[in-house]
Amino acid sequence: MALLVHLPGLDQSPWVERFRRALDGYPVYAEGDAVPRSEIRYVFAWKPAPDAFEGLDSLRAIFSLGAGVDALLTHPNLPDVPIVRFVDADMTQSMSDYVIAQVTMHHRLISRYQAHQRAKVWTQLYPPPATAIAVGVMGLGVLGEDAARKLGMLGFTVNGWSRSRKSIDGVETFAGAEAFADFLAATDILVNLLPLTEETQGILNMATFKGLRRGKLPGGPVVVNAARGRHQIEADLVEALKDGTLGAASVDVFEVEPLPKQSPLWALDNCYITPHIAAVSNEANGVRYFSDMLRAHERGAPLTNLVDRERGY
Ligand code: NDP
Ligand code: OXD
Repeated sequence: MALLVHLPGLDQSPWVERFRRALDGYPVYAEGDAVPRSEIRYVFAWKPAPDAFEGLDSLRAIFSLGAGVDALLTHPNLPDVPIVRFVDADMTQSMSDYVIAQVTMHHRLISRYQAHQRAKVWTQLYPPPATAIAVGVMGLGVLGEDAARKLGMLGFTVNGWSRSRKSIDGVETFAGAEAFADFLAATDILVNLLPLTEETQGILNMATFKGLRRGKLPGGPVVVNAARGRHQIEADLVEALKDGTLGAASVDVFEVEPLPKQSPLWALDNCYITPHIAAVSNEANGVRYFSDMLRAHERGAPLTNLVDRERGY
């Protein structure tokens, strides 16, 4: 019995050291060590390498460092064992902080004032009241529901869209592909918190941008993408930001990360770029969560926060 930490491209050592302390005697290996692969029962992974699961014949579960599991589910040799994703109150809070920061920045026209500051222009612009601005949250799961509730508390009109119908106090909910156009038509600031699946890939495209409500938010509708880069068609995003279909965008995730130097998004004044930091997995919380899960599972308890492979999230 053993746990394998497999985080290619990341510094594995702080995670390994914390897991060793937390699991106190339970063997923990880092990918790259001399790993007794047939003894591995659990693998803690992020963006697994093609040979990540080779020889793991005793594997009981995969623990995902991230909330999003798209990189795991598209792995060509994914073993048929349960996948547990990371669900954490700090991560949820962090995502809601990011969403609120972007939404309030766009609502209060801070982006416009930045341009004015650069040009040394003193012009008072009057934002509409928050109640007059509708924020539409795509994805009403762990992260989307929290963001939607908190945006409502700030006074925004909040719409939410998910696959199955949800009931959330203060949020007008829309469900399924058939309700998508109505959801967009009632939305000024579109926030993406969907998982990346075959159905959601490329959903932030020109048709979606054109479907947003116009005339309420000075400067035009806004998109905030904090989920996955492949949700957006980047060429469409660039065009929409240039031709006025969108007033602005806040983008945390990109088709290719790090965002290549030659991307036109870097140079667009109305594009607010962050380097995939909206909600970073916290080491202390992650190790506590998965160590507790591993211990409980070894005692016979069921795993929780499992990925549904059929749905793709
Ligand atoms: P959840 O699985 O809890 O929620 C997913 C939501 O999306 C659900 O409401 C689900 O609907 C909805 N959904 C899925 N497919 C569709 C569809 N085809 N049409 C409409 N709605 C759909 O995910 P989380 O909230 O935990 O995380 C969301 C994503 O955020 C992650 O997958 C990840 O990609 C991203 N993320 C980004 C981070 C960053 O730092 N940028 C950090 C953490 C996560 P239903 O409720 O009906 O199932
Ligand atoms: C995640 C992420 O999915 O950080 O957790 O993107």
